[in-house]
Amino acid sequence: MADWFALERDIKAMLKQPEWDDGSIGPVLVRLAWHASGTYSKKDNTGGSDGATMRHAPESTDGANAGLEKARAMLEPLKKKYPAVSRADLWTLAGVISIEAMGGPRTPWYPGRTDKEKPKAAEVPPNGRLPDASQGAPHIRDVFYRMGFNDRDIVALSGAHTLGRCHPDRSGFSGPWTNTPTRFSNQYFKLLVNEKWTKKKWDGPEQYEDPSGELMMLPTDMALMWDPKFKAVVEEYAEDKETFFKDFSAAFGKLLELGVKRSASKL
Ligand code: CCH
Repeated sequence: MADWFALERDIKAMLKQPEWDDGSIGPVLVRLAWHASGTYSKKDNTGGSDGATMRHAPESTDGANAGLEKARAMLEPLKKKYPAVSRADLWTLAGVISIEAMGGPRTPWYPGRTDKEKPKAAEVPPNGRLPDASQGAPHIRDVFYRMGFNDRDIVALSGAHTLGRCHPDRSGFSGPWTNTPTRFSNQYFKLLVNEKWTKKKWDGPEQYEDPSGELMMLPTDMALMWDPKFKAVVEEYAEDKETFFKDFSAAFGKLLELGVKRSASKL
């Protein structure tokens, strides 16, 4: 039996890293948990976090996962310290602990994922299943409906962009969404509603900036304001942090469970 409490403490203890971005590796660990899980397709029950398949081609080569090799490498010492814990459990738990440690809600999380060391080709999801930030509402719906989410879940999950930043060498986009990128809150929704967002004039991909030029939104973030159904939920979360926290934790918990096959005997 793994000592889950000790593992949680060890994850929490490694989050603060002054040299990393805004001083915490929490945001990139949240992204790792999301990208490991967000490849799921309910149509054929493929993809998802089980198997920790992001270590294997073609998933490891998906441009959407650029930079996440660093997050995976940072968790390797904990894999060595807790050999009974699968990487698939470690990656998803690290996302959960990061959100809580940065002031967010606790997400329901269950162990029991196993790692695929030599997966068959059909066991590694193809590239292109994660959302493309340069697109709009129809694309976002295609991708998240494929996982089994609804419009309200989509907006709740997108609130994770209150954390972290875009890196030109990873995605091509640049900058943080909020002034508090290591603090989980509903700030992302407040900014979407209250700031004036204009297209950034630069050589990079289309993105939006606030009047200070310091904060950014992706086209997919703006799509949540341009689509009336999404916008109503954005406005609700901007006003009501408690409801956002409750909905986020439910949707994030569901995301991390997608496609997970566990037998009771393994728990
Ligand atoms: Fe995201 N995200 N995300 N995102 N994301 C990026 C960074 C983070 C999209 C695109 C991008 C979710 C949904 C979407 C985080 C969590 C979530 C980046 C910059 C792009 C591009 C990557 C870079 O350059 O490092 C798109 C498109 C969608 C949906 O349409 C969801 C859902 C979640 C989690 C629940 C977090 C956290 C980051 C910051 C990572 C960091 O390194 O700081």
